[in-house]
Amino acid sequence: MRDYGPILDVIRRHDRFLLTSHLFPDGDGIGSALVLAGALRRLGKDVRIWMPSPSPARYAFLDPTGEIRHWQSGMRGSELADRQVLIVLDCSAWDRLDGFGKMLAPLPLVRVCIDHHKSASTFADVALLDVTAPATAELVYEMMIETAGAELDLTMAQAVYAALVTETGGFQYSNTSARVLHLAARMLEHGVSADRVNMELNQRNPAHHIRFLACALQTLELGASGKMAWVAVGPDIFRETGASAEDTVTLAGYPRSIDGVELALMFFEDFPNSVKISFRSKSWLDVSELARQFGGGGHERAAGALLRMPLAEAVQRVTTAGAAALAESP
Ligand SMILES: [Mn+2]
Repeated sequence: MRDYGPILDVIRRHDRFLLTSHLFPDGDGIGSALVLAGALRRLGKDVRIWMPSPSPARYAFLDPTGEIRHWQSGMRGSELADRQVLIVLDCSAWDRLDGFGKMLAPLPLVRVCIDHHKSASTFADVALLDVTAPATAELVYEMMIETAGAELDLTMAQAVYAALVTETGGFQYSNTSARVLHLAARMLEHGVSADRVNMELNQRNPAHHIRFLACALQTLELGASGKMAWVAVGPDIFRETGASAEDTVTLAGYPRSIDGVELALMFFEDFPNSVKISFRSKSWLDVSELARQFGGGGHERAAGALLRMPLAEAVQRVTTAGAAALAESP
């Protein structure tokens, strides 16, 4: 059993909380924050959720009252001056809070971290890090609902369910355990509609998203005797299709789906000399190790990194390292 005592102790001793997640928050970061916010309010706490960047539109249905706000450059911390505790969810690297982290840094907040990513160190005063958790929302659920006994409402249940769907690729990845399905079933018992969540998350793409995919997939290349595949998207494709970083989220799944591919890479340069890389593996390669070679991190089957160099150079370096990692095949 995980030890939630230290975090529950911080919660007991304080009243005003600020919740956040990483830059480009995903279903788990947003879901975790909404579940935790709901549970803290049940315990009589005052809670605000601020994200380092806007939440993708497809998650808006999780937040019916629109309580999630996002930091914008130029903002000062005065609005958050009364906060006592900062809880960072689904993220254990302070630099992934980006400019928001810089604004928060001088505030005298107790820093709490709840996460399931592999990480070498944490900024937190109190942390709960467990890489065996399928989602951060599972940790939050276990802590607040199962351990602290807070009541679950439909908004919270929907947030947990959406986080599980996001993190398990719709209950398909290797982290889809019996526990995950039991938990998901409990959320359905609470009134969550699986169909509605699927509609909101997957069936509301803008047309430009599909145009972007069509262009991006044209860049497909294979290497390492067919064990590696990648796509590399430059600023021109973003310009021509009107796409943004949000549109790249599912892109790496396509090269990974090719028969025989173990390592899939997705490169995108949305600003000159700033190349974001997604690493995905199919069955054995630990891509968090590979990402770490480039200053990034993540999970065994999904990781990310950011390289400050031209796109072609980033592709060259990372595919070379990828081929070397694949050469150590089991
Ligand atoms: Mn997560």
